[in-house]
Amino acid sequence: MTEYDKVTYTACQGWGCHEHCVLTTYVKDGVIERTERTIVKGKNAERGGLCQKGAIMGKYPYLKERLLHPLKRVGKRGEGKFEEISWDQALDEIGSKLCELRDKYGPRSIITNTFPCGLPICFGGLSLQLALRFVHTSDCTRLHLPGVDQTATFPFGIEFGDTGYSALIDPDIMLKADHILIWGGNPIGFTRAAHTTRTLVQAQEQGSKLVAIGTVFDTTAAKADQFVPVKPGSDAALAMAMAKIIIDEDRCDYDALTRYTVAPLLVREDNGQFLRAADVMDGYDGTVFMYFDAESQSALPIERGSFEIPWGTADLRADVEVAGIHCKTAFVKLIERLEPYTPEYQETITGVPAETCVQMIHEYLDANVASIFENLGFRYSTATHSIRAINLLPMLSGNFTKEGGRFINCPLSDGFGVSLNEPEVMWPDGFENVKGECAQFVEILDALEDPEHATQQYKAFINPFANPLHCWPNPQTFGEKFLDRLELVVVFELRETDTTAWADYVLPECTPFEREEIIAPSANCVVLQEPAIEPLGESKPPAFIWGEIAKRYGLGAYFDKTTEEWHRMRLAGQDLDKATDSTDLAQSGIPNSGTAGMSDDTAGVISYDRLKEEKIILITDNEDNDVYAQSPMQFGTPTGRVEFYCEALYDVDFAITKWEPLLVWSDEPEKYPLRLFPGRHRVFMQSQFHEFPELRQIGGESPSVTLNPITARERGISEGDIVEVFNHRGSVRTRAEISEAYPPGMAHLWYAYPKKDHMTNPPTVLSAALSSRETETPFSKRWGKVWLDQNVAQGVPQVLIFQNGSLDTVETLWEDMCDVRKVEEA
Ligand SMILES: Nc1nc2c(c(=O)[nH]1)N[C@H]1C(S)=C(S)[C@@H](COP(=O)(O)OP(=O)(O)OC[C@H]3O[C@@H](n4cnc5c(=O)[nH]c(N)nc54)[C@H](O)[C@@H]3O)O[C@H]1N2
Ligand SMILES: Nc1nc2c(c(=O)[nH]1)N[C@H]1C(S)=C(S)[C@@H](COP(=O)(O)OP(=O)(O)OC[C@H]3O[C@@H](n4cnc5c(=O)[nH]c(N)nc54)[C@H](O)[C@@H]3O)O[C@H]1N2
Ligand SMILES: [Mo]
Repeated sequence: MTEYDKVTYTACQGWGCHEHCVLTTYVKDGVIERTERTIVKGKNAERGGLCQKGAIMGKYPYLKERLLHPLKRVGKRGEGKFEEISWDQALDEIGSKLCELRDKYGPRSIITNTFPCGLPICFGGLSLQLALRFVHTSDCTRLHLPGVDQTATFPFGIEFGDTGYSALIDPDIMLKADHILIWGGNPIGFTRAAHTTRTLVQAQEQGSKLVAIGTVFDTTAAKADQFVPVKPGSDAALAMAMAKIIIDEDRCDYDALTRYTVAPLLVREDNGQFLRAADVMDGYDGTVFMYFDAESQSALPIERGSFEIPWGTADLRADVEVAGIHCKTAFVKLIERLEPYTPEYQETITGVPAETCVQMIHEYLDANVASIFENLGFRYSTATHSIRAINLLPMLSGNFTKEGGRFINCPLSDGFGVSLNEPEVMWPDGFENVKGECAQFVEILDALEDPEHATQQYKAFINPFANPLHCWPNPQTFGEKFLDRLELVVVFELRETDTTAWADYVLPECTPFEREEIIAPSANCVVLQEPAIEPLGESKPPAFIWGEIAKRYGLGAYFDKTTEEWHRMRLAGQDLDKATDSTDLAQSGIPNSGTAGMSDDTAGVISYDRLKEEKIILITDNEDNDVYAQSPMQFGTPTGRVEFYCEALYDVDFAITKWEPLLVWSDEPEKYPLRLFPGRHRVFMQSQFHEFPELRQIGGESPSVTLNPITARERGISEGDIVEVFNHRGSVRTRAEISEAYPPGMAHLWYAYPKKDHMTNPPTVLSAALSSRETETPFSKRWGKVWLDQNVAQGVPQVLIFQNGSLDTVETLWEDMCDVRKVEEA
């Protein structure tokens, strides 16, 4: 048996899949030999697995693309020409430039990116906490979350009063369902390759039926019992037709609807707002609503958060006048809204045969517990409408009150997370005193376009993680219209990327193998990540980089700690009874009441010294995070009920959801008839991991475009031909592949390969820029305010409201159109 010098625990670099794998790292002679999944005993141990990314990760620090020295730009921005300089020179020059810009244009002229998705430990890591500490003490601008990943999550804020609501659900819950709709995503063997895949497969082996609803025949479709292909962006029509059948066939769970949802509440016909008791009687405030009592044939008050309606007597179908005001119940409003959505009508939009729509909803209703595993594949401007439509199914059928019947929105971990003493790191002067302000990318672009009329000048960009040049659609915009107009661009990175090519200074960071971290949002445990090897080259941990920049910026006193000292702070007073959910805190700043209890055998306080000794500390399930354990269920909405009717969206005709055609380019179908799908890659992780030759052997050496045989034949294209994919934004030269996995009318490309791997351009040049004026809709401008207003009313500082729900724009990653022509025979 091999003797190892050292065995440590490390967060997987592919954390962006949100499976949150912890790796056991084996070191021999100062070099990483291999990694394997750490099986934490206790819950779910048998499902702990690993994918190819975790298995190969031990080679990450040694990649030839690895950055080992601070770099200063010598060529033009984007050219990627640099000279190596010393840390002192880099930090001094960055520090004095930041001071100069602050003195001339104010601290808000400096923008910090805090999008942590591709960072190990993500929202729970020290890297993000320090970036936020910098924002909150320097008073700089925080680049608002781009329109990624949250358009589908946001409806949970409107409808349930908590955007993180369903994410807290343990994936285990899926095992309780005998019917699972996997809607809009590709989790099995692809995007959630470890415990989520295993949980879904286990559910199937136990007899659950898995139904996949997607646009392409992906790995999830291949494994599912039934695959239902839909046209892109059409999901709302299908879901609304299914919802209509539940009502038409009288299969609603009326008790659940009356007790927990807005169904019985009266809505005013004159202004679309809920009827308040105060509208018709004296002595009430705005939190008392009205329902119609069938027995007494009168409208009666019901307080917010009260579930004590005598539901036998609430008339769900009331259409009445109350003190001269014409009112209908929200349920009646829903029935009216669903009127056009017959199975036949939805077929014209979705392409799903009417009888399949009927069969799907019947099977869903016949199951004891039916679950909807919603993913993030709704990357189109009307995604919010779709998710709200899909959410009608568990609401109407009552599945949402059953254990396992709730929609499961992309489980983010394997078990419950624990949060640490992050507030002290993130806002050292207290929650109320945080400085800084979130700015949307659109606002920044406008200001740079027309600086004379702008109220804020933007001059510097600090990018401490993320790879926006590669990952955010339309690099032309991010590079030329944003970065190139700034005076200073600083990027912290592990390796050369499309974004480092645009930086003035590139600061080399340690990989997770070379630094200490506390891994907490994971499988019911807290793990100490200890350095497995010495930092290679001159790479440094984030504590050093932020500390040195802050010192030169006059904020040294806030950043005078080593990594270990930060970690002692994060674990100080970690009486877990007081712990809150770190994801929520970091995202929105809204303190969450979740608690985490220590198991009996590990009772006590988690201190740094204890963690150093034990390395992994198990915690018990977090009861308060278990939404099913709450009785009655609580909803943080204005009515305290599940709101399929949202009065704040009445003025944009979205109080109740509906289907709408897609936004981008739907007016030019003849010119560019193919839907562009620049999708994520199975063996890579966003822009990461393409450096590994082993993974390229599994997943493809070079980029390509894949077309359905029909689409290819129409254009005289054969396998291997060199083709051009183009639209009004630009063109991409690449190799053609032919596959029936993609429907006719689609051009599928992988966006994981870096710019240098493409013959001309990466596929993202064909997409609308993320969070730009192009991706603004009347609806998005309204719903952004709904979430923002609700949070500001609760006293949350604006800089902490980092949710797509407070953005004016929508996600349109896969919404553009294009065409393909042959340029060279294979
Ligand atoms: N066309 C198209 N575009 C998309 C998508 C799509 O499906 N199609 N998907 C979208 C989605 S869902 C997402 S989440 C975004 C992802 O967008 P990004 O988060 O920008 O993508 P990543 O490639 O994960 O970038 C993370 C970067 O952080 C660096 N990094 C990792 N660890 C560390 C560290 O410890 N320190 C430092 N300093 N750097 C580190 C990595 O090297 C990498 O360059 O992309 C979006 N873009
Ligand atoms: N290997 C690997 N795993 C990853 C990543 C990676 O880059 N590589 N990225 C990670 C990240 S950051 C994220 S956010 C997750 C995302 O993971 P998922 O939530 O699974 O979502 P996507 O990969 O975005 O979804 C892809 C599927 O969406 C379906 N789809 C596309 N458009 C539509 C539509 O209009 N309607 C319906 N019903 N379905 C549609 C298609 O069938 C497609 O196969 O993956 C994570 N996991
Ligand atoms: Mo993502």
